[in-house]
Amino acid sequence: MTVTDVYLDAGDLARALRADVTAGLTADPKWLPPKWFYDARGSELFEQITELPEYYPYRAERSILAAHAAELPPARTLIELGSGYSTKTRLLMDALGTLETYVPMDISASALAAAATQIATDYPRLRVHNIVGDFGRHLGHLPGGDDRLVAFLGGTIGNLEPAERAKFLASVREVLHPGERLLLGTDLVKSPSVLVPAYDDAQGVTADFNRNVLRVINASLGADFDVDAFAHVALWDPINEWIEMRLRATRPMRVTIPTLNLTAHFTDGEEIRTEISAKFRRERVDKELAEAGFTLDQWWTDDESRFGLSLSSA
Ligand code: AVJ
Repeated sequence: MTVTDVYLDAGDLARALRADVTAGLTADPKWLPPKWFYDARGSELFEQITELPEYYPYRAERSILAAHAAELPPARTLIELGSGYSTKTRLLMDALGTLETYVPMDISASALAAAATQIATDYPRLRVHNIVGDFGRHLGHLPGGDDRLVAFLGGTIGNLEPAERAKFLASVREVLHPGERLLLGTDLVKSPSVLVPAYDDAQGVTADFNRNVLRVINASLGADFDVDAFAHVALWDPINEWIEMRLRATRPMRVTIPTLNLTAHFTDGEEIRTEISAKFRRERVDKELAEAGFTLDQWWTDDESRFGLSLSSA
């Protein structure tokens, strides 16, 4: 049985995109938020990224889930934030024998619908309660129930700036009852010789994924970005300990966005920051969870210590 609650319709999404593009492209330096990568093509490109030899986070986290999901305490409700196609979640569903309800939250209604069809086939007794919403805005709408486990996987927390991260973790803590849990995936600090290729693969899939945000803006807002005139940049910032993805103009350009009444000018070499992907040390994960009011119960890594999975209690 599947039900779907919608807190974000096409109109809300269009408004949010317009606000972000206006703010980001009139700023200096220019920026765009990573959540706009994921239209159907962007989601497909992300699926391809997870299969790249250089992109270890997906496989590393999956290996931790495969090895340790059986150690998770029982839960009746599994909430997943930014669930996408819910591919890794099956490892949790298989392990949580007491699970009754799965609540995936994502801004993509189409990804939720596609995932729900598959899950309904494979787990016929599980109730699926889809939430079309933004985990940055709609946590207050999560269904109640006892014994809830919130999963935030993939290292997506690394896409938030430190201040946004603190606010997000505090808001998750806020909606949970004492004793309910958070399962959080965090990619770990490691050599730039491993980190940078994970975000700049030899086949150019990540470059194509990065440029997809410009295609989304062209399609949704009628902009005239010459997508191929932007080069993919991935660099390691050792001070902030994050990977930064940027799009670099390869010539001076004028881009018009008629629906926003906006013209953006680019100098040759000017960059737009499109994503940060923070990498963590265990102490930082412990500290940020504690500051949000969580108590760490478990910490697991894969056998090469590339990725960390923490379980903590509210
Ligand atoms: C959305 C967090 C899983 O930051 O690693 C992959 C997105 N960006 N390659 C990440 C991404 C470039 C990804 N996550």
